Amino acid sequence: WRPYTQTRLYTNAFVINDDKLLLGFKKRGFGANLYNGFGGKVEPGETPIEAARRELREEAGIDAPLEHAGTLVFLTEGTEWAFHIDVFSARSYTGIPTETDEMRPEWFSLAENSVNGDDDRSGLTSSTTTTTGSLPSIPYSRMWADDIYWLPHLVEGKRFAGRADFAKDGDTYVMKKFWFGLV
Ligand code: 6OG
Repeated sequence: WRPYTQTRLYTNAFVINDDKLLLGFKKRGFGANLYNGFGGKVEPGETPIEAARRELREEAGIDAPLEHAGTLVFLTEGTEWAFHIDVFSARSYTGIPTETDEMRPEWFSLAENSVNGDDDRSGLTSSTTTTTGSLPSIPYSRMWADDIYWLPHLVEGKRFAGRADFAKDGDTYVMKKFWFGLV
């Protein structure tokens, strides 16, 4: 084996409002058809927090006082680089979440009694409902496989670090190993 000696910096930002979490349905590109926080590549000359704020504005149309919540490293078969993702969170925002070419923002309920967001109806119903009680819960089955481990801690305001190893099966990535810890 050879070590991964290159790093690609990415951001991922999650906005919480009361007991709701804003996710984006990724319409194209890497991770298409999955729900995720808003984010992308850190551009040359940018710090990760600057990139996170820019991506949130570009992909969701909002501004938020993002704070660093965690660091994730992804190793994938067949690449020479590791993905280093700085994860951010905020508990308020300004602006109106707006659909873009890349992402469709949708709110999910953090309440205990929320309806299961893992079924296929949620994408259809959530954009037409407005009250928290009827929002679906976080749709983990339609998110990257690692998210279910650390996202609950982000919601609780805890900081974390993690590493996931993915193998490629055709066009899809299968998670083979995952470690995370609170830091
Ligand atoms: P663009 O291609 O949109 O940036 N990302 C991941 N997020 C999670 N939760 N798990 C993963 O496991 C991920 N791999 C990549 C980082 C890609 C966006 O997707 C995130 C960026 O926010 C493999 O520019």
